[in-house]
Amino acid sequence: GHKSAILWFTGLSGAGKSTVANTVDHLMHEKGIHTYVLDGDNVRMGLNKNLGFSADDRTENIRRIGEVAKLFSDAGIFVLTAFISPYRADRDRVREIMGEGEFIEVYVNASLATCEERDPKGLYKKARAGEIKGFTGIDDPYEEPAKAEITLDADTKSIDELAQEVVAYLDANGYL
Ligand code: GGZ
Repeated sequence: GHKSAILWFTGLSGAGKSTVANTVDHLMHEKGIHTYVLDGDNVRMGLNKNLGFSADDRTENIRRIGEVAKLFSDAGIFVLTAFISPYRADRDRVREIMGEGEFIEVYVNASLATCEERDPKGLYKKARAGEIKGFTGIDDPYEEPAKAEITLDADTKSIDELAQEVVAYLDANGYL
């Protein structure tokens, strides 16, 4: 058997959080582990559709996601979350509601330059043009993790390499 936990992916918009999380999700599924991915598509469209991107709303977004992730984890499901979660205190609060070893912070470390060059949705361009205010990395802060269990170099490595690094961590630490 395995122990359930939260894999908490954090990083800038466009860093690759969702893509890596979904790749890890598939790899874990192949190993017979019951997993679930929480991301903007299934949370910001539903449970959190009343929240925007002010500091208070981001904090509330992360608080609710942490509580939902804990419920999944209590039910024995291994949760992967993919949100910018830009504020260290908010991430640490989720860490605190989880038991020892049940919160695995994964810093998807891509430089702003990389994310801005990728700009898959054209949001950085809009933020630079002043059409979006308070965009993370442009005119809103991203606080890098101080103690992430896993830091991924998303500037130079492929999605598959990054996903394998996460799986290797899980394997080495008794989660698989
Ligand atoms: C950051 C924003 C913003 C602002 C809309 N700042 O590339 P995306 O589109 O899919 O990822 C971003 C997503 C971030 O939502 P999160 O719930 O992960 O954010 S947080 O953890 O900070 O609550 C981006 C889009 O929403 N988006 N406006 N101002 N990202």
